Amino acid sequence: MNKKDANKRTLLMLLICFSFSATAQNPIIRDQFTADPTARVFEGKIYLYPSHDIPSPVERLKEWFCMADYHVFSSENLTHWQDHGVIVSQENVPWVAPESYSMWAPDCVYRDGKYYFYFPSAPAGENRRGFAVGVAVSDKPYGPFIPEEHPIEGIGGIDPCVLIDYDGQAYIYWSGRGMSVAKLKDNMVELDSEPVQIEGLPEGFKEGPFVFEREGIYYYTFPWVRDSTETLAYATGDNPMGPFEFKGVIMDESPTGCWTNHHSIVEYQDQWYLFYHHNDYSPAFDKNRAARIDYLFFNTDGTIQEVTPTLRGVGITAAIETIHPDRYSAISEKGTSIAFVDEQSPFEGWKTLLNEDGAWVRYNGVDFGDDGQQRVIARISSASGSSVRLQLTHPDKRVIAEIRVPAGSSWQEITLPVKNVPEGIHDIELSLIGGGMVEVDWIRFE
Ligand code: FUB
Repeated sequence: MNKKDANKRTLLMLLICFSFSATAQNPIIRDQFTADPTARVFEGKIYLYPSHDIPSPVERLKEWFCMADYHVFSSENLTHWQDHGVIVSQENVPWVAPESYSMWAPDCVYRDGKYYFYFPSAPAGENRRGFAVGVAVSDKPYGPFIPEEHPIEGIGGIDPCVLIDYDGQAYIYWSGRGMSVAKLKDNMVELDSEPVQIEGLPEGFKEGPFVFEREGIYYYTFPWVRDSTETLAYATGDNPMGPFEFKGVIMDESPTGCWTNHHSIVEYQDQWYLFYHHNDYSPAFDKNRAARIDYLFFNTDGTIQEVTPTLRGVGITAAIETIHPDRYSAISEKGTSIAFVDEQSPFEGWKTLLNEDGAWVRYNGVDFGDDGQQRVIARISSASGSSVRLQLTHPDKRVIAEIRVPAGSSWQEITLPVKNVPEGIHDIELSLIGGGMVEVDWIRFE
């Protein structure tokens, strides 16, 4: 390896080590629950402002949403996320009832040198009911944010979203008692018009508005219960205040029955992304959710192509990082399943089970760089003793290694030499050879 390559590799390793959560793949934040993900591009990075679900410490919310604070995360490549810590909590907002645990879906926008963080919560005070929306202001996208003394006068509701139009006029959207919009004053913390209802939306429960503009079209997007749980849907118009024309569904109901979905849509480095949530780490309780990302594409007429949720998510995974095939891009119908590594500790992630001769799992977008990888390390286990083939996928199906896994009941880290390792970005496949049963946690190259 020459000096330039060695430096490049060191830099990549540093990038990996100093990131606080693991690589891409869904869910994207892997050490805490993150719901209602609002993504924004600030200072050339993606900033993520989600709600922070927690298992409730108070009896009355054991079966409900429970959120005490907000973290902010950032990423340059959508695969490594830095947690900047808590930016606002129910204890440090003067108007919020301190033990309400109601810090629901937020948004953040930039204007004239300041970052404005909008969040709903339960106001303190006798006879105060429902939700209000407040603002906290910062010089930086990651804080510190200073909360305003009072919530915004005139808003009763949740899920604020702010759009600043080309002419500088800011609009705030929210849900609760219908779907509303009002103009914001230049100071960004007061309404500048009476709230009005959004026109042109379909019947059925709606919340979580996210509004953006693309090529002269205003997209009013929202979670919508068409049948029994929330889809993500959208309407378009030529004015930020509507009326809008309903266009259809961006993401269908979850087949697993997670009741809520909540999203944001953002363009970053010439690609559009859908951020949304699912209860990946909490399959039995859908109020503990996890943020995900998938690619989003527009048709030439400006309509949005429906997004199928994936486990693979977005981005490229470096071959020298741990690659988790349980976040697959494709999987054989027979002889495969995915399970938690430890059901009692969901944040440890998942494993792939292959239990039929020829069963396979594929993972796309692995970057082998140009270093010439020498070895593969697999965290793997097999009660029966089995062999796994590691190869590229069509059209270059070259075999890189065959991993013989001795019978045993615990995880083993098996290291073996690889051959024919390619350069650049490729899709890889793991398949079971000759039957038996194998569990794969991760593989990586070095
Ligand atoms: O996270 C609490 C609530 O669940 C949000 O405000 C809604 O949009 C739904 O996602």
